[in-house]
Amino acid sequence: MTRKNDIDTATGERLYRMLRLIRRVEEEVGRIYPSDRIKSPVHLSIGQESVAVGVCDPLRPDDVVSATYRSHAGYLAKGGDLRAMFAELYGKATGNAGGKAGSMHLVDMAHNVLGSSAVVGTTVPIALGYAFAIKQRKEDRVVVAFFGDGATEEGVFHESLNFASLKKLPVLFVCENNHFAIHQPLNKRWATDQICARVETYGIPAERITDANTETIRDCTQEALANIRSGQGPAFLECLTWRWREHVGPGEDYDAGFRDRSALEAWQEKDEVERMGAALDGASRSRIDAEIEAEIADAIEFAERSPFPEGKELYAHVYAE
Ligand SMILES: Cc1ncc(C[n+]2csc(CCOP(=O)(O)OP(=O)(O)O)c2C)c(N)n1
Repeated sequence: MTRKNDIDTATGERLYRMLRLIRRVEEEVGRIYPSDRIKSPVHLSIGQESVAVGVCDPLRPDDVVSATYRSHAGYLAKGGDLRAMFAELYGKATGNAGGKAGSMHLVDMAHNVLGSSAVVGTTVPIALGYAFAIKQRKEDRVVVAFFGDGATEEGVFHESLNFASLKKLPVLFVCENNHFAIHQPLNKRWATDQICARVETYGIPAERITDANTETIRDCTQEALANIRSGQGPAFLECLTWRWREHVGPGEDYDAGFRDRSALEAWQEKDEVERMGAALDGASRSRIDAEIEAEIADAIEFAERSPFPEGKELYAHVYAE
């Protein structure tokens, strides 16, 4: 579906700021990565930012987000702490998990970002459990579960849809369909690409957004959130998007023979960071860009000067105390 609402200047600036922050953070992660100062593998969302930004913008602070190992975008869009994120990637004691978890396991409960996981599909039932607890406690909060197209092939995904629909849980399922699971394209994995139709058989309203437009994703999310908050149960969004870089690491994979650069170029022509930036007046855009560069430089400097965890930390959090 494509649909566009006019947005006011403040909203446009806020959306652009977050799109640009995520893009620049990940470009910096990619720049630093070869130096080995970043200690964990990194899965970059460069090109996919509009999904996290469009979905997280209408959330309330006490709503909850669950992401995957490709977690930076959702983490930042929900307000996750940038200093703690860089420190975590550097393996430093000031990181979200004391430097022991790395990029794939970002967590920031102060901003209601649930810990992510490297195991495909596993964060979906955890998000569901959180939504179940919210419902039991009669709280007015929503959980967003982000996952890739590959995760929808896991059995637990279908179990989760069924349980969420049965119990009318306050959860928004968001499939970031970037067309690939590592090197495997959709047409080698799915008999049909009708994921929304499959989801609807569970009694869950589902919508496909084809152009990655930030405002459209935000509009659809707002509509879904209103329905979820009114007690109608879960909703599902499929957002088509494109991962610009390789599956894991800062490089590209267009020489590996499984996807074409021409497809990348087509998605780059409708780059949401650029499109939303071009809609602002030049002075505002320059100011926002400068503020973002300062914020990132501060976070990197924080990570660089932070200490590594002490040796005894190796034995902490291993067994329940
Ligand atoms: C249960 C499980 N099976 C296989 C893997 C190996 N693996 C890691 S990422 C990945 C692809 C997942 O693709 P998708 O869910 O579309 O997410 P994307 O990487 O595109 O964001 C696979 C198969 C894993 N980590 N966990």
